[in-house]
Amino acid sequence: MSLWWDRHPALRRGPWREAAFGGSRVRSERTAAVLGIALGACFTVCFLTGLASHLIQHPPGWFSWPPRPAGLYRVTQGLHVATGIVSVPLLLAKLWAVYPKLWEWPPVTGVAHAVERASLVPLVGGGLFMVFTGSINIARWYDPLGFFFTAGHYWVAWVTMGALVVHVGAKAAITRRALSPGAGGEPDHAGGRRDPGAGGLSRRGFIAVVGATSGLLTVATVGQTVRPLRKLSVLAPRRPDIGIQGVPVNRSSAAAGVTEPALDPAYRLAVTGAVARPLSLSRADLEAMDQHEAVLPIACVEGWSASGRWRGVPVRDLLAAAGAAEGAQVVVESLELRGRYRTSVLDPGHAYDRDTLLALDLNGEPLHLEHGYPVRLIAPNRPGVLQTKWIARLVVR
Ligand SMILES: Nc1nc2c(c(=O)[nH]1)N[C@H]1C(S)=C(S)[C@@H](COP(=O)(O)O)O[C@H]1N2
Ligand SMILES: [Mo]
Repeated sequence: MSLWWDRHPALRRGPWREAAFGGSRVRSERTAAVLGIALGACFTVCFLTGLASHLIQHPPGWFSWPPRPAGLYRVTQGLHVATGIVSVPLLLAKLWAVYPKLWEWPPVTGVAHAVERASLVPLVGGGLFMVFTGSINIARWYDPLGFFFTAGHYWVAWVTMGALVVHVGAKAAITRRALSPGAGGEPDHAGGRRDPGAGGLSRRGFIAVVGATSGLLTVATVGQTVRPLRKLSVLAPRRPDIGIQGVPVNRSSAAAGVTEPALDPAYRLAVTGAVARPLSLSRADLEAMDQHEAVLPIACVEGWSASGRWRGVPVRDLLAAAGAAEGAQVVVESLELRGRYRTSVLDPGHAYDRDTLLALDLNGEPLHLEHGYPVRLIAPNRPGVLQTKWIARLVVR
């Protein structure tokens, strides 16, 4: 196919001119392929763990998330945030490596090529959007967003992954060629040969720098959920060991507007809905019931997790006392009147787990107001957003 610009070679100017970028060997197909595979793997793990988190928070009828293993969500969400963070240096390096190809000549050779190039807009735009929104979310800086973070982050993820599938399909042959031994006179087997076009950095050196940066960034942040590494986590927005009663606080009682009702001596926990005997219990009534202890994490969607030793009344004991039908679903409602996370739903799997507690104590002390006094929910394998604080009511369905 002969296109219009093929007949006008004078159009090939500026960045489009031959060897405009000096033909750097660091910017080889092999560099692009290695970074592409690393980035593709991170995006895929990040997407799947993000999808899991979305389904757990907004479960459709066919989906159910088990209460065991108790720490699984901590792992999936830790992976989500870690792969998202490591995508930042990988994405920047990849864009740097392939940037000259933006001025490929001819710009388009046919329909397939046009589709492949057009798919770069959602791929690059979506990728940048995902790491940007994810980064400001874990830094809890929501202000620059004119939309609800979760919805934007979720839908753009689908667009980005769709574009990634197109891109991988289109580049599979090139990638295989670039990675085959002895590909295209590439200097990697010559071992550290210098590339004058890139200020003395060899391609292997470049990949090593990107790899080391990615590793350091991971070590400097992953301690927000991997406790033994917490002291190294100088870049983590949260440290799991810093906070009231040894656990970070996410939403304060003042922000939630619950200080007064939570400290009111007339406070009563209601157990209502589809029950034979509705209950109304003071904190002292709850303290008088059989207490159960469980070590469980608050595993926040923002990627930090902190374990606590919780003590309180198993939800299933309250359901039994109220005469709820077996297999009940329970809506947990907070004293908080507004706010996205003022309620959560316990599916039967979680509601009847022995470690699902209405916690009264944390780490050996009465629960602090900021952690949900007088009563908060804590359940195994559940995102932090669903561990409702300052509970007013359990409504059985
Ligand atoms: N009522 C209420 N409960 C809530 C929230 C909230 O905004 N309102 N935030 C949730 C979120 S996002 C997290 S991570 C945990 C944090 O619990 P903590 O402050 O005790 O660590 O509480 C959850 N419970
Ligand atoms: Mo959270």
